[in-house]
Amino acid sequence: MRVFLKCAVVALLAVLPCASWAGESTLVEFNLSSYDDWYYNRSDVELNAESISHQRVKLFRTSNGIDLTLTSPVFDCNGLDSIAVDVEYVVTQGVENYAKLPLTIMFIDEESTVGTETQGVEKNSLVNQLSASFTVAASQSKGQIRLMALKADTGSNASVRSVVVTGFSHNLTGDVNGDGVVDITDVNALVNAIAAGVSAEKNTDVNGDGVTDITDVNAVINMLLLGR
Ligand SMILES: [Ca+2]
Ligand SMILES: [Ca+2]
Repeated sequence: MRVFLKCAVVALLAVLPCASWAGESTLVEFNLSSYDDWYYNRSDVELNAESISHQRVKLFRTSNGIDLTLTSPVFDCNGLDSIAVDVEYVVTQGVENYAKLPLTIMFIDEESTVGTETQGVEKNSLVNQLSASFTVAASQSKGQIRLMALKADTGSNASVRSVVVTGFSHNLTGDVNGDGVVDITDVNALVNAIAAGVSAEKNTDVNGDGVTDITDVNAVINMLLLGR
């Protein structure tokens, strides 16, 4: 049995030389072609290709004290360890005090703020590439990102052009050897585990049926062939 499996792995090495699955996926995006379900709390500006391309998704505090915010759709946090938020934040030329326009990136769940980071802007860069990362608690199943510029006033030219929210998971299904990536080395590790008589440990019972056997090898191979 072990010899047969080893031969199968050798054959797979030729088929799957580079296939791998890292625990990283895009959760939500905001840009010219992807802004559905994002919420902008400025009643006189709709989110559309024109408003985004003209950089009018502006963040500032209104004269009656309301902070304009841009909020992402709700995304699934199940199984994630952390998220990263990458933002293109545009400061229009002519603003005298760039220091007034830092961007605050908030990670929220359905009931409260989970984390907040405030990012400064580069005075000499009109398009600032800002990023923040947040830990995801095991109990958190849903999340949202909210952007605001707390110190900006109505004369400020601070606007958001694009946002990418990426989720990271280090506890991957199929990551038998625990190196954070699912690849052909996990097939090999699984074959060795089966040969050694491992019964049903969490990382070897890939399909969750309570035993570790050839069907788990098939499950990992399918992940590599088809993506998750
Ligand atoms: Ca692995
Ligand atoms: Ca199994």
